[in-house]
Amino acid sequence: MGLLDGKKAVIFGVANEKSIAWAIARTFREEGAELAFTYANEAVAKRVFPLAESIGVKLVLPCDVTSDDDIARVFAEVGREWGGLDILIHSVAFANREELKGSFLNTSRAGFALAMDISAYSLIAMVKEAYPFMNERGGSVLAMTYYASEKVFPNYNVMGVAKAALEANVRYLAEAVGPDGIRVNAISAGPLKTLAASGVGGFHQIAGHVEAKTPLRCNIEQQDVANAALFLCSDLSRRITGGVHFVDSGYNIMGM
Ligand code: NAD
Ligand code: 0WE
Repeated sequence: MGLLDGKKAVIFGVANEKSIAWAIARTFREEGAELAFTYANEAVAKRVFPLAESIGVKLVLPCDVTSDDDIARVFAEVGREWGGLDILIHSVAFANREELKGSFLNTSRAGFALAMDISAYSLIAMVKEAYPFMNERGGSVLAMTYYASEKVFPNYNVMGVAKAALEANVRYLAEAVGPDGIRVNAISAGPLKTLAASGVGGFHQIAGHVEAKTPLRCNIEQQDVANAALFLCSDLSRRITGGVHFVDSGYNIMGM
């Protein structure tokens, strides 16, 4: 008996074996879910197809989340193959590298728009297309965010603003689809050394700071996020919606 037996989940954001989305995928599979993956481009496809195959995921579809057509095609295909959908995982973010260093004052109009489009608006576009196919009992949408949405973190810059918008999207979407029994939540994860974090100068320092200062005195692992995702996408959390749930060893409660 798995916690997700009979449930069908679409997962956006597997790039490699370190991706948060990959830990979620493995965990959901172990708990009995059927999965579909999407990938951003051909460079990512090379890594995603073998990972998908290794856990028996047959539906693997291209989707650049800046494209309404791509997103519509994903859910049309999923609807055709499965007839319905229970879980949607949004584990996607992007800002131009030059926006993620130096002064926030240098944020460009185009850089702001791109970060917002990929990292925040895309959740609305996905839920809009997924929603007609989502089963009313136990439908769950989950996005990934970071505490730099609430407090200023050096260099996170425009991504902090995009994560603030993403978290507001979670609340507004939760209200919009709640009457149909669909829930929308976010996990605010502590820093993890994934592909998206590898370009970040001083990541080692950030991890060291967390280890020294968090209540639990340790960094998190991808599996910690996957475990919380399992709860938030299973019927165990059936009355929990619109929230941002920290998986950060308690970092967010600290003042000094
Ligand atoms: P990752 O690099 O493995 O995942 C990011 C994904 O975004 C990749 O699969 C990439 O292909 C995808 N993506 C980027 N642009 C896209 C586009 N235009 N269309 C479709 N997909 C696109 O890194 P990750 O750390 O697993 O990131 C997943 C999520 O977790 C992100 O939302 C990130 O902000 C969030 N998060 C990460 C951390 C961390 O420290 N790593 C902490 C908190 C939250
Ligand atoms: O959300 C993230 C990753 C966001 C991200 C990272 C990159 C690096 C490579 C978005 N876009 C890009 N674009 C690139 O070209 N995290 C929470 C990880 C992260 O990113 C940071 C961090 C941490 C932690 C950026 C600056 C400072 C700290």
